Amino acid sequence: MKKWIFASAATAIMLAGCGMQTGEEEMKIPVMSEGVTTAMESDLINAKGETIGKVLLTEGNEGTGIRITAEGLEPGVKAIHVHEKGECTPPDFESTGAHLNPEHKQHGFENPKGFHAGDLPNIEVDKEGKVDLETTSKYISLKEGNPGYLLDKDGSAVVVHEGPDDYKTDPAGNSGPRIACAAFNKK
Ligand SMILES: [Cu+2]
Ligand SMILES: [Zn+2]
Repeated sequence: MKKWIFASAATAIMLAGCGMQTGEEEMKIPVMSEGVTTAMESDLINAKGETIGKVLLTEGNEGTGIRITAEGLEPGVKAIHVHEKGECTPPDFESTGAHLNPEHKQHGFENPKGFHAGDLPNIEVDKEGKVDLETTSKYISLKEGNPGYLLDKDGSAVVVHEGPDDYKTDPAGNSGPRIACAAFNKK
């Protein structure tokens, strides 16, 4: 399992210039962030409705951890977002609605009018079709009253798309069809 982060082209160049080895740094970070108070796990299902993995959310001091573990995906870079409704109806997962966006912004980390609370960095599925990655977001929360609260009355969903997010095209980064989904709702 590796940490996955968003690094803009400018950041990458800057870090390369300093001779920093960002890849190695990221991997030293422990799996669970310190101070995890709440955790919630949900099955990740594909367009056929089959369970292909899990998504684990952990609320910590540094934000909410999102860990995705799955297999049987097409290899490559794929978009992953938090969508506004916690209902995963295959095959197209249109039931999840748009990206979680309580602040009424546009899509994408590189969009001057962006970004959505539900936007996340792309994941990379390996040659075997597997993925095990964790990132952290300060814009979503499992705690009621916090900005980006996930377990409101219609819940939310973590959705994987067929292609990569370009981080700028509104409303979904030109990332193609929705191929996998994990729903999160208040128990
Ligand atoms: Cu999406
Ligand atoms: Zn978005």
